[in-house]
Amino acid sequence: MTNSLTLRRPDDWHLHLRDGEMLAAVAAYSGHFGRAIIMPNLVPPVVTGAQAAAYRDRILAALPPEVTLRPLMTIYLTETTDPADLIAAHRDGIISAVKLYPAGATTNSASGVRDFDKVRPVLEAMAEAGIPLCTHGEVTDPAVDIFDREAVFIDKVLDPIRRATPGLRVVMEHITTSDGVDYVSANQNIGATITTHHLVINRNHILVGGIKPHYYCLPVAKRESHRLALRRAATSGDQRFFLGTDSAPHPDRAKESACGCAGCFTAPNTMSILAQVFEEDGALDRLEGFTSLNGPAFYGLPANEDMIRLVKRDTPATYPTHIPAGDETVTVFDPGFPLYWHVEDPA
Ligand code: OTD
Ligand code: ZN
Ligand code: ZN
Repeated sequence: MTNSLTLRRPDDWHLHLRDGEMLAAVAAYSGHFGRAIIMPNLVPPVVTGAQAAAYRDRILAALPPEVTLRPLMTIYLTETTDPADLIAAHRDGIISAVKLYPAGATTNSASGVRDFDKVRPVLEAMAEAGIPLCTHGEVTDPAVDIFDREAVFIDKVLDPIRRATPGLRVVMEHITTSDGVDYVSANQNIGATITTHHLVINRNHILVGGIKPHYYCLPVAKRESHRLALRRAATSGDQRFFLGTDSAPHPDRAKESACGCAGCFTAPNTMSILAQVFEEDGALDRLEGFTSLNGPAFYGLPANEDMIRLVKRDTPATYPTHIPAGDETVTVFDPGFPLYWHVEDPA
């Protein structure tokens, strides 16, 4: 039985670090990661190269000196984004990708795109310059059932965009359905991030035995057959699938409410959970591909040079159930099973 594993240092290809007191509270919890793609859905959102550079500097200032995490910045695409600003920010190494939110799809997405024709020139410029487009893949049409919004996005938005803009490299962020897995598996120039929590929970976890606000996130977890499809994709070794935790902290007050907001805070225990998941599926030898190799390959970057070590012990690794953030607390994602894999960093 394998009880220790040395991996290239993992990266997180989809992370929310927030700003201000919340940033200060959560940033160090992503410290095992080498790099992280930082989501731009602040209030107001990060919409220019200058704002991305300023946000990167605030993140670097919030990280303790021993943490070497490198933030890879993104710009939030709006209907008035200036292609020249994007291209310059990418050329100068300020941004690594651009994020597309359909307007209203998730937390702080009101400035997102309503009319996809309006962003066509920007997408063409991105394809030309090799800038990846990260997509929140859900339609927001109130007539579409929330559990169908990813599948409809693929047909109505994603596939038309990709056909109209050949050569555009797209990441389907946080896929939650077998439809997402199938679409990515059948195409080129596309990758997908998969979160830790969507490998662990299905919609019963949110709704059976009382509403569990800390399992509510967007896209919402789907039925069990979809979770199993995500597990197969993550553990398959297919290079198109890689880790993006979508760790998205909110104050408990905002989640435990009559209108609780979406997001799971998985940064602290993600690697322990993933080791357990991959072990259960007999795929520990593929964990490094998912967390440390496939993402850099998609983004055209080298894998991290240094290593971390995971060790399976008889006693579970312990993580805080809550962390303080200013006057608030944030609940850490509870996978519902003990975590025997401990992270040793440095290896
Ligand atoms: N999903 N929460 C948030 C973002 C993500 O769609 C996402 O990327 C958030 O709070 O920023 C969430 O549930
Ligand atoms: Zn999203
Ligand atoms: Zn996200």
